[in-house]
This record gives sequence, C-alpha cells and structure tokens, in this order.
Amino acid sequence: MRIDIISAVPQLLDSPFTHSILKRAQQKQLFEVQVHDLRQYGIGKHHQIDDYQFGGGAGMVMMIEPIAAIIEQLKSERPYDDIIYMTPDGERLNQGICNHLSLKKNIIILCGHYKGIDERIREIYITREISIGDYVLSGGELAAAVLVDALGRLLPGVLNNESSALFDSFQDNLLAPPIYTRPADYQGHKIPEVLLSGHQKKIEDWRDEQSLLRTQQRRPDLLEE
Ligand code: 6GU
Repeated sequence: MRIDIISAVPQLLDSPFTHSILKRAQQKQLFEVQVHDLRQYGIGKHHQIDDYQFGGGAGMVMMIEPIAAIIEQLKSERPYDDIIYMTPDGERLNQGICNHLSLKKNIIILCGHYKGIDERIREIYITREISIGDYVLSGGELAAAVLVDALGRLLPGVLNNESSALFDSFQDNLLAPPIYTRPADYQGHKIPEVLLSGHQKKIEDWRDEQSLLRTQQRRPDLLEE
C-alpha cells in the first residue's frame, strides 16, 4: 500500500511513521508513506496557499489551485483508489473503515488547515471525508497520522503475529480482554487463576467472557451496532 499525504505543515508528520511497527513495515516494503509539502505548489513568489473567505469571516481558506496542482501531479504518476480529506465534519473513523481502506493500493490523504479548504476541492477531487472524533484539532495532520497508523498495522506481514490484528479491540465490535505478564503475584495483586491453569479452552472462554463484560460495562453502544 502507498499513501501520499498532502500537508501545509509537513514537519508535523516527520516522525510518526519512522519508528516501531510502521518503520519495519516500510523497510519490508509492505507500506510506503510520502509526505508532500503543499507550499511547494503555492502560487506566486510567496508560494501562497490560503486566502480570505468570500463573504467575510474570520480564518483563512486553503485555495484550490495548489491542492489541484499536487493532486493532478500525483494522479499522473499512478491511479488512486481514494482521495481522503481529514476533516472534523467527515465520517467518524472506526475499525470497519480502517479494515476497508487497508485493502486499497494507493490513497491520497489531504490535511486541512486554517479554517478549511475551498468547498470545490471537495466536490472535484475528494472521494471520502474522515474525522477521528468529535473534537476539533488545529489541523488534519495528527488525524492523518492516526489513520495511517491504523491502516499500516493491518497490512499482511506487518505485525509479527499476523493473526494478532484479528484479536484487537473492535474487530468484532468487542473490546479486548485484560492481559497480564510476570509476576503472577505483584504485592498481593494476583492474576486470574484460570490463566495459570494451562487449560486452553477454559482460558479462551474466560477471555471471551471478559471481552463481553468489558464491552457491556464500557461501550454498550458497540453491542447495539
Ligand atoms: Cl480529521 N481534523 C481536524 N482538524 N480536527 C478533527 C479531525 C480532523 N477529526 C477530529 N477532529
């Protein structure tokens, strides 16, 4: 999978994909992330990328031409399955959307900044709009990083134990069960007996039960979906 991220503040994305799991995924060439500096496609001597809002109002608006120029450039290089705009008024991200998008070959992610982008960019180019939750960030970059991380770890071969993404919280609309490591007794805080039983079936049943319990207690909304 290849992801091209378009940003007015590319420095914000310097580090999230160069460590740990996503770093390894890129080294193994399972995954490629390219961050593009929108300002390089800006207009005139000052590489302008934003302008005042028609009709007045506070906040600058990202202009069409620089964004169109970089998207057209990228599209001339390879076909894209989706051009995603990160925006608080988009569809709220969940594991199902991540699973779906992780099957795509090439996607573009456009990060909004300032007040947002000219609406016509959305009409002309954007195929999908995604929010990461009901709160406002100062730009789409951190949201894009969240999306890329969630996609990268789903690609086949990225996680050490390939099956482990299947057991994540949310994969069955259930939260993950509690987990423990040594010591089995930490200052009197003991782990559940069943985990020491060596009885795999009982352990799995206990985990399923804990998953369900946790979901009922913390996220009953997931069970209604
Ligand atoms: Cl995608 N962008 C911004 N600016 N704020 C957000 C968001 C995105 N998702 C939640 N809040």
